[in-house]
Amino acid sequence: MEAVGHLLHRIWLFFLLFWLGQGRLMAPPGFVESSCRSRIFWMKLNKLLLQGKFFQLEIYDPYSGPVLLDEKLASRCGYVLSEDVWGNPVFRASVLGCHVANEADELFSLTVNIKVSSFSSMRAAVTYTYTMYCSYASWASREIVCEENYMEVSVKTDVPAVSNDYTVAWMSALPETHNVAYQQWQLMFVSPSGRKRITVSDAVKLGYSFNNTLSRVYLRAPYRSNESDVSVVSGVNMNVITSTSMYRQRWLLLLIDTTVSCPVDGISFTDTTLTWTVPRVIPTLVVQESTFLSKSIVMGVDDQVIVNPEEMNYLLEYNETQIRITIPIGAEGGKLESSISGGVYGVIYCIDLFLEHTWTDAGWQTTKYTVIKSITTPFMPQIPTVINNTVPEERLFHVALGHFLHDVSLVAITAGNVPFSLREAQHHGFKIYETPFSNGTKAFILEVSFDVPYVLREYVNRNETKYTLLVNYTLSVGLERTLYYHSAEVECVIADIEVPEAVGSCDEENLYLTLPTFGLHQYWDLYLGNKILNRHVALTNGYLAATNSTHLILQIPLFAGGLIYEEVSFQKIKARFDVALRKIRTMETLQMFSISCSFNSSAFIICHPDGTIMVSAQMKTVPAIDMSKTKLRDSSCKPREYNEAHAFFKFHVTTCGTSVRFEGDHIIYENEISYEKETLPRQSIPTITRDPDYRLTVLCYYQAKETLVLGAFSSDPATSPPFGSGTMFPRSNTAAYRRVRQALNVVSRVSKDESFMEFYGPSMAIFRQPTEPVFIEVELKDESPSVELYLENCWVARSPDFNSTPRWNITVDGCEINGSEFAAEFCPVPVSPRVRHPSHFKRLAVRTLAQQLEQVYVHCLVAACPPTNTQPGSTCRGQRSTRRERKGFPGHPSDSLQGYVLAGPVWIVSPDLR
Ligand SMILES: *[C@@H]1O[C@H](CO)[C@@H](O)[C@H](O)[C@H]1NC(C)=O
Ligand SMILES: *[C@@H]1O[C@H](CO)[C@@H](O)[C@H](O)[C@H]1NC(C)=O
Ligand SMILES: *[C@@H]1O[C@H](CO)[C@@H](O)[C@H](O)[C@H]1NC(C)=O
Ligand SMILES: *[C@@H]1O[C@H](CO)[C@@H](O)[C@H](O)[C@H]1NC(C)=O
Ligand SMILES: *[C@@H]1O[C@H](CO)[C@@H](O)[C@H](O)[C@H]1NC(C)=O
Ligand SMILES: *[C@@H]1O[C@H](CO)[C@@H](O)[C@H](O)[C@H]1NC(C)=O
Ligand SMILES: *[C@H]1O[C@@H](CO)[C@H](O)[C@@H](O)[C@@H]1NC(C)=O
Repeated sequence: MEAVGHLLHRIWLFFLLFWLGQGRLMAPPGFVESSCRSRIFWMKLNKLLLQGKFFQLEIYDPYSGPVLLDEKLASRCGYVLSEDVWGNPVFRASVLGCHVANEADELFSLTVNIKVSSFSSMRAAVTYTYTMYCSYASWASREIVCEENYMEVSVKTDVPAVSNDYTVAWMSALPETHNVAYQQWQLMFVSPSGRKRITVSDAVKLGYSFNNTLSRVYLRAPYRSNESDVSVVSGVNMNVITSTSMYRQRWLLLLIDTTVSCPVDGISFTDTTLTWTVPRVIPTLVVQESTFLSKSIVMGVDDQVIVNPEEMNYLLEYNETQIRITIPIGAEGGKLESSISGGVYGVIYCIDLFLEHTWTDAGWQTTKYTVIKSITTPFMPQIPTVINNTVPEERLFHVALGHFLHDVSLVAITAGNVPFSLREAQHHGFKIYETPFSNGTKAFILEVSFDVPYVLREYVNRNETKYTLLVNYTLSVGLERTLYYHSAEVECVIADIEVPEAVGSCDEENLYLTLPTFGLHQYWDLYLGNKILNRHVALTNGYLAATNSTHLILQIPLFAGGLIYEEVSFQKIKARFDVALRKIRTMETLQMFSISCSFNSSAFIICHPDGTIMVSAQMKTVPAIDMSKTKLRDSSCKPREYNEAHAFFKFHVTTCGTSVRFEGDHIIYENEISYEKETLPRQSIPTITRDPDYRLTVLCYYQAKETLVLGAFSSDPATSPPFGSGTMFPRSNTAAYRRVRQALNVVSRVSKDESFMEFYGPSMAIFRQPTEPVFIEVELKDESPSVELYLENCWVARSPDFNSTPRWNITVDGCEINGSEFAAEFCPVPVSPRVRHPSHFKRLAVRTLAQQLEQVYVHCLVAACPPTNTQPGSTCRGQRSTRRERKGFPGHPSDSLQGYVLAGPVWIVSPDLR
């Protein structure tokens, strides 16, 4: 078994060596194809079998051996080596070409060696030998072929019969001429440069080929030779060689018109078609135009005649002067190819056509005129289009990029400036696929959700989001795989944002605003007037903000800053709180939220922006006083309304004896409600009234800057000056006698640390951790240096309201107290540039003992006393106690002045909230 295999192997090797030895091989199947298009050998090589290889053609002459095909040889010998539109090498040869074996002008054969090598040097080439056979008997009297690189005319040289008997004799004479006459043939060219008569061998040197066969004489000429001329026929440029071939042998003179004329242009393009025009009547080729008659006009593609051009959408038309072929760009038979030119995407269309026109005329019986033309359109830019099929409802970008030919592929994309290979893109949520169209083109589809991170989003208008997909496609184009980039921007605006609605509510002392937190600080912010309502503003206005996972709840106490008091009357306040929801970027107001509530309040002071002060005073005295007899400093200013315990005053800061003073950047208006003691008429005996003395100091604080526009009250809350803040506090009604005077001018500050060098500004939010003491300094102003300030009673409260509860005392009767919640300690006051009279200053360090987080105010009732001798054994460190002295003079008309001071708010917060 093995021996047989071995033998077979050896036989095979033997054959192989035999063939290699011969240097010739049969072409592999499918590699070579050939046909005969009338009188042309038409051979095609399959490019797929030549991939990565080099090839050469040799014409194999049975007598002289192989001749390498080159350009010069080709045009002289009637060969064409080119490519079809698909890139397959094509070799064509005229049956009248050199090295063609011609049997009686009817059977023709041509042998070609196809040498294939993997090297450009053609080293180790394999040679395939291929012989083509064509038979062609239906010669016309004259045949003209206009090839790509040559023109060929052949004419029948039958000597007309005088009588049949003599024909044989003539014919028998011809072979003789055949052998000997060659030297006798001469060619005469007529061109603009004149007449030129040359011998055949000279003609060969000029690139012509002239010879005869059994029955024909032919002339082959290259285009644009010196002997040629260009003329325009029916709008087409023709290359013309006007020549006469002459044969003289003694008595015989044979003249043959070997004039040839071929079109060199005639091609035009529109965006959608290409047109090829060939003159129908070529004057130099037609002797008697009147007898001209077209016998047939056929067109062909590659080597095939197209019998019904309309079926292929081709158009073949002609009239008296022209024959015209119109091909739609992209039509079957040709090839559309993608290309990049100057960075632009476009297509090129090419098609190989031929035209065969057979006519008769009196001079020439039949002429068969064949033109072979390979047509390539210029580069036709085709800017790809981006088709937006986005489906807003599905929140999905659907983008098609087209139309491309099959030779374009998508290799990568960049989305939102992030580059992805196709595989990566699929991983990141992009769906990419191709979609074909019936006309053979295709588009690339990209689908991506609005919600992937590579899609840009922008909040626009009121409740809309603009999604933008920026995509840069990388395409590989054509056979050369040139990279081409195309970028697209697709956007979609959808209303997918819900502008929040707020809910307002109230209890006895507060207004509440409840608002979804979605989008807050991302799309929009809350604004109080024209100030953003941030934590700081909320804190300084005294609002409490709480959030859960979905909502913000804002508590606005009735007397907090930023409220608008719409109606204020005896024991009743209608307060409104307005906030605007504005877009972060444009500040455009989206929504106004307004809460308005009525409160029953028995004691309040409201300092209106326009300078009107409304006070509802509660005066609880024993025995009760007649509220109708209460008054302001200007005793003509009486209460508007009253009952047993309350009196309601309304006055302007410029009236009723209101005094004004500046303190820091605040302006303070002060008045006092007092009770006018009833006196009996003069004529009667004066009686001692039992009515108690009652005085209530009323203060309104305004920001100095805003007070300047007092009176210019505007109805727009965003531009009107805000309400002032007011306080009122009673003078002790226990003292039997008190001189009428102004309150002490005392100010308080909160120090940043125990050094009392740096202080918080009036509008700064003060945050302290529970472990940090709050350092408070109180200063007495405008009093004589000998007077000393005492912090008589100080307490901590959650509210700035004098009467608010709960309250935690920190000093009582001038001595510090260590309570359960807060502890205070006096700090020494050394003389310093700031402190000229230490007796005018008192400093307290207040510590919170409870860990609860809150907003606190420190209230102090203070006194200024004339200097006294310090009593030894004072129990109050840092502050000399005056308690004993004052106690020692009960009922004594006190020299001391009293005042009230408020510090805060101070936020006691855990460290992470600062
Ligand atoms: C003309 O044709 C004959 C026969 O094919 C050939 O032997 C001869 O070389 C040719 N002459 C030229 C000049 O091509
Ligand atoms: C192919 O078909 C598509 C879809 O019908 C069309 O938009 C496109 O223009 C066509 N392209 C060509 C080259 O005909
Ligand atoms: C697309 O990508 C190419 C290659 O990175 C770049 O040259 C081109 O500028 C990009 N186009 C756009 C619009 O970003
Ligand atoms: C794309 O399509 C969407 C949905 O139809 C549309 O809203 C958008 O305006 C279109 N245009 C562009 C330029 O993206
Ligand atoms: C968006 O606002 C418009 C009016 O500006 C309204 O008609 C539409 O219903 C709103 N859409 C949503 C989803 O809120
Ligand atoms: C948050 O508070 C709001 C208002 O009180 C309430 O409607 C909502 O249900 C609360 N949300 C959660 C998650 O507790
Ligand atoms: C033939 O006629 C000439 C002159 O009338 C026109 O210019 C050509 O366009 C026309 N050609 C064809 C093919 O109809």
